[in-house]
Amino acid sequence: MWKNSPLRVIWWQRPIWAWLLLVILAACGEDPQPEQPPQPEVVVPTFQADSAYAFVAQQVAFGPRVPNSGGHRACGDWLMATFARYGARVQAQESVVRAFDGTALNMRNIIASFQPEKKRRILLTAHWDTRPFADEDSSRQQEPIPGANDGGSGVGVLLEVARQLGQQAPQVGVDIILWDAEDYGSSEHENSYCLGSQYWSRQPHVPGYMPMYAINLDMVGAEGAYFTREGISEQYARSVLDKVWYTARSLGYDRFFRSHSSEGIIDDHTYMNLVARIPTIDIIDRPGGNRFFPHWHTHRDDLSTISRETLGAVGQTLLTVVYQER
Ligand code: AHN
Ligand code: ZN
Repeated sequence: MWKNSPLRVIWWQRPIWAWLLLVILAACGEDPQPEQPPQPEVVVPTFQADSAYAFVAQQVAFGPRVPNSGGHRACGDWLMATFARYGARVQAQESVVRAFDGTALNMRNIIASFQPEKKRRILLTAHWDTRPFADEDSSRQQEPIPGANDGGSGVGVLLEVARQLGQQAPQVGVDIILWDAEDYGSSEHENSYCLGSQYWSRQPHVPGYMPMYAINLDMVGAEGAYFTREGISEQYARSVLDKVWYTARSLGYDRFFRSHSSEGIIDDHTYMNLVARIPTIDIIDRPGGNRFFPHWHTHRDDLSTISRETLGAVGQTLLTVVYQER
């Protein structure tokens, strides 16, 4: 009876039935494809290196931007007006800070916020003041320097980024802070550099302010610049360093963004990491891994040291990072 029963065939084919059952159950149980919210396609604007160069030239035309000087005040006013023209909410954080030599410095950090209502934010920074001495020069050591690269270059890149932010809004909010009183320091006096960023790190413009991460630019304009993975950045913001370096190298800028590490240094990002506790990297030119660019703190840090190609590599990398973020 059992021997000739069709049930016996079914019994022997049980693996097939089991599979069929599974397939049917899966098909019934599966949710209909959820409506994907339309992901806007990422369109990264093209950084205009000529424009960034012109912004460096305009800063140099004010003369040295040494705190308490007329050129410093006029340039600061121009920076604020320029950010406002590009649609940012602009604030000044002003104070009087004491330099290592006892001079009282009228300091002004300049803060430009794009889409201030957004919760997810990126902070981009650079110092806008220039050094009052040419202590690395062989002559006129007590006179201020033009500061085209050391001061002008980072700001030039960020002004062009601001111009682009004003034309096409990215998915995330962006704050740009230009630090003052960075370069009125002495290696003989601890914490004598970076007075503007030290002040802000203890007292940010918005209490509890915390962007996802921050990127500081310092000396990003010299021909053949050599950006290493600086030690403090590596220690406190490795994933940011990885993201920015990966982006730069995928854009073909591996000639500028080098893959080896260099010794940690005290710069604005140091206080942003240690005091404000914002994961911050420093994009800084360390030729040979441990020196600064050849005309550092000399009178030759003028417009002739500035390369549009270097400004463009840094600027296009920043725009790509910002516009890919969501
Ligand atoms: C040190 O010399 C330790 N830090 C450099 C900070 C600096 C000066 N950046 C630009 N000028
Ligand atoms: Zn300097």
